Amino acid sequence: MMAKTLLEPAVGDALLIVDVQNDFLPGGALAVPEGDAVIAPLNQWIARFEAHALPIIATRDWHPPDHCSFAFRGGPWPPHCIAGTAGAAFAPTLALPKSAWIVSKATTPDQEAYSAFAGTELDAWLKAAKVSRLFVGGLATDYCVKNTVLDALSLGYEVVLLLAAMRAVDRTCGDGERALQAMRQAGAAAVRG
Ligand code: VGL
Ligand code: ZN
Repeated sequence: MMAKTLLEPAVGDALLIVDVQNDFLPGGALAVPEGDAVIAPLNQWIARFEAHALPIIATRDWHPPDHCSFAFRGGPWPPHCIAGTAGAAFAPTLALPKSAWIVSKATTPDQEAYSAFAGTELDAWLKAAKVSRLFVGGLATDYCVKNTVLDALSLGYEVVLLLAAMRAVDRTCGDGERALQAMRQAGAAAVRG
């Protein structure tokens, strides 16, 4: 068998697309700078994974209207990604296949969850599908991508960061770079594309 490469997905790999939702794109309620730049590279990865019939998972921030992360409840963020609203919908130009598996997170009023593994079936689903390596892109590098990747690594998955396909909020200058360092320090590999 050929060694696994970082550029060509193979059996055991899954694509994990984090929170590419309208509210995180330019003009959205919690716009990530250049958030829309992740879409073109992600669509290329989607095509590669589809060509090999490999699993594609899309996570979404899916908050109730009174979520604890919202400023009026004392949280750090403006209201965003309220379940069922246009802002919570996936970016219309993201070419998600019908077969993509959708993971909703932070769905209850009093719990924040930046990691797609927190309070979801993601780990069980990946194990059932015999996935051992995750190619990860999406938004935002310094919040949901970072927390999802660190959890994935502690759960024993290999991770490949899709650098062109992620962007940071950068609330504090350098947050995105520090998040990348933390993920690589914890064992994540990375590709430019
Ligand atoms: C996120 C801030 C608040 C994210 C979600 O998806 O990275 N960031 N909620
Ligand atoms: Zn959120």
